[in-house]
Amino acid sequence: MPDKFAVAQALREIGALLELEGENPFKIRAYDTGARALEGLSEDLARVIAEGRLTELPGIGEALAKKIADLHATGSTDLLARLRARHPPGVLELLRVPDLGPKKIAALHAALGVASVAELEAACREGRVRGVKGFGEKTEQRILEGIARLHAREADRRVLLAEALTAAEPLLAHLRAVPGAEAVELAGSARRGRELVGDVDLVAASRTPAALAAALTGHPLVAAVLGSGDTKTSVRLGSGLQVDLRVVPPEDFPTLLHHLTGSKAHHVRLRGIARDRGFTLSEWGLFRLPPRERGAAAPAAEAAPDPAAKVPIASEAALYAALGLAYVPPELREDQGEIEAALDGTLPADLVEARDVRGMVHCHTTWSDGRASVEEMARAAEALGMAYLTVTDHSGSAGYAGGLDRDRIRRQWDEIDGVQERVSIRLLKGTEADILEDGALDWPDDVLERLDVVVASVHSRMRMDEDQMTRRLARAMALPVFKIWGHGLGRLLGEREPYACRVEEVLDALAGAPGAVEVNGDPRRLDLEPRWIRAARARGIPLVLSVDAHSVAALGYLRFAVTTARRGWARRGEVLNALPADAFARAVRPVR
Ligand code: DGT
Ligand code: CA
Ligand code: CA
Ligand code: ZN
Repeated sequence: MPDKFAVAQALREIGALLELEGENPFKIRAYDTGARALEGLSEDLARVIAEGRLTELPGIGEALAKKIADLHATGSTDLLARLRARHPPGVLELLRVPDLGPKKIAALHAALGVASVAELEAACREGRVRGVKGFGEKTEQRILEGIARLHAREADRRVLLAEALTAAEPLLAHLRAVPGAEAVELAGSARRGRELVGDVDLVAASRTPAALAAALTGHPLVAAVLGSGDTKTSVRLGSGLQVDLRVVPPEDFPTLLHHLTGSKAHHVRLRGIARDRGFTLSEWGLFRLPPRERGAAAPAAEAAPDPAAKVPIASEAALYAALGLAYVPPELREDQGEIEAALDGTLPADLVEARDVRGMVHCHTTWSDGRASVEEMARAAEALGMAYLTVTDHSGSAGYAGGLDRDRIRRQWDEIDGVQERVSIRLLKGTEADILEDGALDWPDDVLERLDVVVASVHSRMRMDEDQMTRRLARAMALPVFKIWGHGLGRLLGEREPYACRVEEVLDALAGAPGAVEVNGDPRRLDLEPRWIRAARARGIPLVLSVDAHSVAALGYLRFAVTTARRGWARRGEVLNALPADAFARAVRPVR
């Protein structure tokens, strides 16, 4: 009989197939919500079904309960069977190939009977795809490249930071509530805010580690226990994500948290510094070296050094201080110059924090492709304590996204004026303008003049060659209008590579004209990426931390923008939306 994870997977399949058919997003989300409710179920699913209590779960109504019962009893349900019959077999697997859409998949299935990625790969290699109507040699090559990327992605199964945190947070809360748990923290790449995460690392302080191990292995999200010992437990969640937990006595917690936060490259440098100063640093903590061993090779990492030589360390900050370094926040621990800066006292102490941000920038509404109205977005941002919100719906060229023309944007302004009378948050009238192929923006000057804020982004013709894309972006950035360069290189993590482009040339153009760079907080984008944020800052280009929100929930993306900006060493004073409303509005006014 399928377990709760198998039933949840079937619900997700239904949702994905409905999405493919263009079904309404609310309906699709109901299946995801149901799947999540099942994955988090702490009771036996068979019992909940038998007692008719499925509808007591969050988001599960009568109709969904019936389908869950069918899936549990038989492995299928009418709707799933109908959906599967309407689509070529393997369509969902094939959709994971970058740039392969439902139409192409249907054509390939009809012509070649292709029903899986492996079959498609073979067909491409044998040169059969180029013979299908509408496909050519170039497309065939592109599909092969997409398959290679898909394989690479699956080989190291990395997940978006947001997914890792969504999984980690209930586990952290659960573990923190275990009696005897004195501290439980996230470590690893997720704590460093990396955009993609291999697994989740948790560290706990307790004198009764078995209770924590049991709490983790018994958590409803856990699908399999990979290993469980005295101090180390590894599990796999229903989603496939691995979670490692290490438990140590409270006195060892700070150094283990530090060790497991990484990165490896950062640690290699720290160990060298420790040795130079007569210490050895390892996962066991910081130890004084006996005089004769100073300068000698490090002892084997597996061996715990002499406990008598251990230096008590009360916090991560104390560890850095013991080594003569300023405290390095986790987001900076990548050996990208932070060690040198921490040694010579030039590490910025005023990195931007979530609480510094006062305005939600880059928000879409139902006027284009957002799901919430202007008023809903305004009230939600207000409830989050924001002082202002920029309404930046798409412009006319973005026809696919319901972009506004001159007539509709005027009507939108009327609506914004109306909402402004009912809310206390300040609303700014903006646009997410398209950067056209020649680098122009797709609004005439008389509209730009009336706007409060312009985000300028590329949404079409993304595959230009490097010269063309560089020229296009540099032209746009050099325009005399104040523009915020939106989701700079257009990457979609795991799906679409950044544009081919000489980024420094574009930043040079922006540095010589009015404008700012967006740090896009959508967890699939996180664009520009940290190294380019640093390159922008080095040129004195200000930053905007944006949410690129298409729903109320997406206002929560702000935290990812903040983390990404910190990874780019962004300081509070460099962030325009850390300014109060009036100052922000003055700073970003497109035409002055
Ligand atoms: P991930 O999981 O691939 O996204 O990246 P991390 O950084 O979370 O790496 P993970 O989970 O393998 O290990 C967590 C931390 O433990 C890592 O950031 C540093 C530390 N660590 C793991 N293996 C080693 C190692 O061989 N040497 C050193 N110095 N540290 C290690
Ligand atoms: Ca990890
Ligand atoms: Ca790990
Ligand atoms: Zn956009």
